[in-house]
Amino acid sequence: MRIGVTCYPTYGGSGIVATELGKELAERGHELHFISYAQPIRLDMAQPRIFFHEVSVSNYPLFDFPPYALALASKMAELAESARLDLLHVHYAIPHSVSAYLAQAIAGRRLPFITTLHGTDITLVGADRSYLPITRFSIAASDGVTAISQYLRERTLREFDLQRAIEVIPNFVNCERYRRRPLPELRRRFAQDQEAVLAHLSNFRPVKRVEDAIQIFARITAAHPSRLLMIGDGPDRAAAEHLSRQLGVGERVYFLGKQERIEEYLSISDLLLLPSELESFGLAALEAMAHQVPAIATRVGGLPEVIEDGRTGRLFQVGETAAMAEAALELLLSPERLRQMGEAARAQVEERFCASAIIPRYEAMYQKVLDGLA
Ligand code: GMT
Repeated sequence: MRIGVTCYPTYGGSGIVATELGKELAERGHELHFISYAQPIRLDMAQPRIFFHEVSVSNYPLFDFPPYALALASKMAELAESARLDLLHVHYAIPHSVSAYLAQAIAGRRLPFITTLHGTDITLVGADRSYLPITRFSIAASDGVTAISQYLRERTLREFDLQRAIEVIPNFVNCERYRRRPLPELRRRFAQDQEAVLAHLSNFRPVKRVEDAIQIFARITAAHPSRLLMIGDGPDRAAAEHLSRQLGVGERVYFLGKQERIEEYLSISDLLLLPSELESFGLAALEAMAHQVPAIATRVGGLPEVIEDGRTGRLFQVGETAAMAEAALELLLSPERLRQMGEAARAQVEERFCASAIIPRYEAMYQKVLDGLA
């Protein structure tokens, strides 16, 4: 199939899922055309059958707000012809599914589009009702809709008062590439042998509660010498850096910024801290679990669909930083239990979330849409 893919190319779960999906599909013989304002960070242009088409938006002085959604729709329609696309797959409803709808109308031939919902495209709409009618419309008009968790599916149907098929296709990891590897030299760069290594991985937006991660870590390291790897970047980074200095743990926390090779950092970690306000799925937890790193996380959104509390990680109420630190310490002070939990986490990923099992579900969805059956 020839598939046009649109996502946010910056550091964020939906762009990562879209890119990894594209790479897996190209590997399986499909032709993938990424259409966005920048090249997605994990896209490997050397891989056969992967193409990137940049959408540039005219910055005529009259445009205080450059019309990206329209430029994207035009590019999609143009590529539908020049690259003979079979379908469009957009990740994140706002504004991508609206652009796809327009491209479909412009194309003048059948050009089905699938919308994959990732979370904030739905939950933000809950907070800003002005987007509701257009988002509802574009979801309803999609030829196929998928959501990355049961939680998100139900919330979408409820919040938008929709009655349509939404298939849950969970996020995935490549289980060959995402596995723990011994990297003693890298680990030694950050920690001494008797110290624990904790990790936090996110886009440092308020919803991630990065300051909670610092609070939890400060309690842990007071009882058991540890180090914290803060992977990613975003608006709350400065606040987190400030707090770590205030709490006297600044020298134990490494702010690593955006990293492409997170496999290496997860391979040297013992636990992930994910104290988010909300996660529709929690891709960071899944990526950590694939590396035998259990997550200390919150019982919100789709996280309970990814983490089984007490067996493959631990779940707490939002803001329960003391309890999260205590649970982390219990595990760090009982290496055998930590090892067992890490292995159970990896086994759960292999059972339910490997790309090899999930990608065929997207292919089946594409076929259903092309056959007009979705
Ligand atoms: O979490 C973010 O701020 C980024 C956001 C996105 O759309 O890029 O992430 C959402 O999609 C990820 C991939 O499907 C999910 O793993 C995240 O849980 C989800 N974030 C939220 O629901 C807050």
